[in-house]
Amino acid sequence: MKVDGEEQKLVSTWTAELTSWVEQEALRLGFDTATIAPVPEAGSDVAKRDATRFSTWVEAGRAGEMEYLKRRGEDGVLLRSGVSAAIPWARSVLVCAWNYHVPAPLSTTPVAGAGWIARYAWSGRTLDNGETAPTDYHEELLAKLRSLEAGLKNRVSTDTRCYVDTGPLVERSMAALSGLGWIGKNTCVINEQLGSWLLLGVIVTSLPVSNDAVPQLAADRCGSCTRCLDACPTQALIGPREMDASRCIAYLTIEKKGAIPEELREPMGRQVFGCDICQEVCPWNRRAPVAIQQGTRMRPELVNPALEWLASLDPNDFRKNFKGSPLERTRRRRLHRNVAIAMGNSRDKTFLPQLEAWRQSEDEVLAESAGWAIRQILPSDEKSPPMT
Ligand code: B12
Ligand code: SF4
Ligand code: SF4
Repeated sequence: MKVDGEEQKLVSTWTAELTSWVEQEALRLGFDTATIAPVPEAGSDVAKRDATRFSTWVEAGRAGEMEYLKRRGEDGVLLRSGVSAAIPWARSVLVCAWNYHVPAPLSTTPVAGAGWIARYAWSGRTLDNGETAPTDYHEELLAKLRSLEAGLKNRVSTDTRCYVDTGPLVERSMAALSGLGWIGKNTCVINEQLGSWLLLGVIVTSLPVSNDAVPQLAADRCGSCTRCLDACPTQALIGPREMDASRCIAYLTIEKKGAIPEELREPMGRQVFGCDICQEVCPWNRRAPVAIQQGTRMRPELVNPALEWLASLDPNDFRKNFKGSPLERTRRRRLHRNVAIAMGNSRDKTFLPQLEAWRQSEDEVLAESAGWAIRQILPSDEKSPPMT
């Protein structure tokens, strides 16, 4: 096989040269770091520990309505309880991380009348005509992974699969096993140099990692800090490295269909899409380097977006602003449900006409959320009559 004009032999394991090439190539493609994790052997202590952790989590109902996390194989085993459960030929996982840190205000700094969209969804691309095309990290990272995969397959004979989020594996577990970072008490992967504003993409391969090349785990640097646990508004972090996802604002605003449980609405504050709080308060993000991203840029209109603007988006506006963005998945109706709740939490009476209009909506969830928001804003003696 010819690589860069030279004949090369196909290898069937991670050699030092191949590892070094893949790390450099990942950087060239725009990733900030890339590391390789061996897939724990079925029956090994690590495999058993991860499988127990995941199944206990699912069985305790922590996954809420995210049914895809609960999928089982024909043998009844949870597909995500270990990489081998869903991908029996997998021997290693190349974990690539992409820094998305941009210098911008924090959600924890209040801004009157504004909502908050999680910063991973701020990206866009400027088109030749000067217009902005929203972008989504899933596609951005997948394109980079595919290039890396093609280069890898040119050099070595291996089965591969690329995933960003959607694969039947717990990417953070593999990132921890690759030495990329440690799992913080907020459950995020933290890299000592890069912090935790990282998005992950993985290439599952059939290449084994030799025993002398097994990476060292990154040291856990959380120490006695509990800032994330203390700051989480909905107490979704029920313990260090333990999340009840059904209480997480990211789940409530992005994944949860239907009405949001009433007791969690007030703690949601002004978050209308995702939540950045437990990472904003993390000391390891204070010195996080600013991302250098080829092609994509931050969309300033999505930082502290006016609730009034979000509420005014008709289907066309929504498409124009969010087609191709992570918000597309949440759709306009659910975004408006979240905006109604944020309006209620603002206690700002200027939102009442919009909320009154939504209260008449045919969308029952939106109408009910708007009714709740009105009750938050108006003192009890001014409250609107109940809906009939
Ligand atoms: C479902 C999901 C969610 C759910 C549940 C989150 C959760 N903590 O589980 C919700 C919707 C709430 C969510 C929120 C967010 N998510 Co999310 N999410 C996922 C997804 C699709 C699956 C995660 C999963 O399987 N959870 C199940 C639980 C049990 O897994 P876990 O909490 O990660 O715990 C495992 C490991 O931590 C491991 N473990 C724990 N300790 C140790 C120690 C060692 C040594 C080892 C080896 C393993 C280990 O064991 C656990 C069980 O396997 C992944 C992508 C993927 N396919 O993995 C992205 C992912 C985790 N999300 C991501 C992001 C960016 C977010 C948000 C920041 C988005 C936002 N701003 O709103 C928030 C962050 C909230 C938070 N504090 O975690 C990134 C995380 C990057 C990072 N630096 O960690 C991922 C990896 C997506 C990606 N491709 O980049 N997410
Ligand atoms: S993302 Fe927000 S709601 Fe979820 S655990 Fe972190 S602070 Fe809590
Ligand atoms: S805020 Fe503190 S405890 Fe939480 S992840 Fe960061 S260092 Fe760890």
